Amino acid sequence: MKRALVSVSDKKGLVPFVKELVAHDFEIISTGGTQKFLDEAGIETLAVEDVTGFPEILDGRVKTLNPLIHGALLGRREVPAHVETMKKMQITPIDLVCVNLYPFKQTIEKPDVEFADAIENIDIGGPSMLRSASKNYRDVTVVIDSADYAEIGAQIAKKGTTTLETRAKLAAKAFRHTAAYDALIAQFLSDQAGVEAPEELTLTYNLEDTMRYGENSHQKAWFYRDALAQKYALSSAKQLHGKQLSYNNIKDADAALRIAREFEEPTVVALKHMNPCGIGRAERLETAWDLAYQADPISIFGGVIVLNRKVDVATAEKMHQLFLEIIIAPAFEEEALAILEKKKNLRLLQLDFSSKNEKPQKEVVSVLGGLLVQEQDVLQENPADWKVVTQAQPTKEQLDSLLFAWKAVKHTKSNAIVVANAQRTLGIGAGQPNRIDSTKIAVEKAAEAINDKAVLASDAFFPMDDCVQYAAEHGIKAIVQPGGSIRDKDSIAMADKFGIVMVTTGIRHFRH
Ligand code: 93A
Repeated sequence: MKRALVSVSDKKGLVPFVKELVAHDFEIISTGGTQKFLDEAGIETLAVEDVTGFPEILDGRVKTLNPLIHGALLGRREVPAHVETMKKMQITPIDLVCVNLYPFKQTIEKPDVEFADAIENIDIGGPSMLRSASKNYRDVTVVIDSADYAEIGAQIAKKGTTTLETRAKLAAKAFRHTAAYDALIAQFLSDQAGVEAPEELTLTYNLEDTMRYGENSHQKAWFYRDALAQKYALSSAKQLHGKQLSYNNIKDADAALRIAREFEEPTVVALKHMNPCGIGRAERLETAWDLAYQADPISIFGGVIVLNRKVDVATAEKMHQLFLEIIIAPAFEEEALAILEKKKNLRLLQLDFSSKNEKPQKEVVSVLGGLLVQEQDVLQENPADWKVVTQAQPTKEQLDSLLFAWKAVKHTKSNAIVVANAQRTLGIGAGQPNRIDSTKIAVEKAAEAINDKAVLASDAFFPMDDCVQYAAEHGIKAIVQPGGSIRDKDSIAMADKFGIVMVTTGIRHFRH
């Protein structure tokens, strides 16, 4: 007879699996709750105490932590000294362990989780058994995932045991699982203790999707979701229609969502290749769409669109006229959805991305040989802290336009310049290795749309007065920039020379 130890929190799929084991000559050992459950299903089991002679103690904190259990898992069957010791100590080998752990993640995800509850849900005995069994996978089968029950049951039904190859894979899977489980505990306790930069970074990500390819078709790619992803993050979106998101889609959609989250009023963001190409805001969503479209009718082709209101029929009709890659919104009217769904490949995603009062999350980018970690740039701007540095003072409308342009430039790749009015972006210059080229691109794109309402935002200070001169000569009436250059006074003097407004924010918003 063989032995299996079964100790699971999640009982899904357990009964048929254990019945299969019993049918193939396994004697079952189980812990309290699992035993009760199996008993009710008419499956007879031994209690751990029957094996160890030691009761479950300390509210179940010590159930299986016993040498008669761990010896039975770790003893090597092909080493005579081990076999002899096991015999002497009356240790009967355990051939299969089926464990799933206390639901730590589900516990800490509860909105009002008590710290004590989180602690009680740290499983100690379960991971210990998984690790012992995995180390000894030559002889022990370790099962952590109910999705594996059928295959393991089938192998046992066929040969009375699993293959060595299967056991090796299961052991690796179990170690990944306990590592991720511990990583989450480490993350939680570190957060609670206010550790800002742990000397060993433990992050938990779960495979969400295998992409068709990466940035280019010859690159393999995968999407991993943060185990504790925020509800407003792209990975929490519900895809209603269209092809699977691609690698580039995910990056672009994430970038577009970050922009849309800046705005309260009905706003439409159009984005291409990580940069906004048009942002429009209005009292009605349809008008906001018109404005975002007008901002750059060429670049929006094949773009990612984020709308921060329920998509109505009129807006859907207009979007339907264009080739777009992705549309994301908190909701869609039924008829609007039907219109958009006529395009087979258009990806439609539903996501409520409006959450407030979030803690700044850490974000991670990879470099060869390492990871860079920083807090997200979620600083809330307060124009009351801005300084007017020119003789000309901004009007209320100019201030409103400057704030709008500033929110847009914050999410544009550096060097970033945005020309805008109060309703929409007029021209965006992104990602140039010098600021004057970005300024020229933004101003040139804005072209005939520039009138006395046009303002300009720069994501970082002006190293020289050339950008200010170029902007003023082309009709820009107000500028917002962080300030802080040793040549600030040249830029200010240039603005004064043209009689335009300049305000400084004291805050820089590079995005590389
Ligand atoms: O509290 S524990 O860390 N101490 C143990 O010795 C132990 N042994 C198994 N938790 C322990 N377990 C876990 O109990 C298993 O990982 C499983 O999640 C759970 C099953 O308990 P029950 O069968 O009583 O519902």
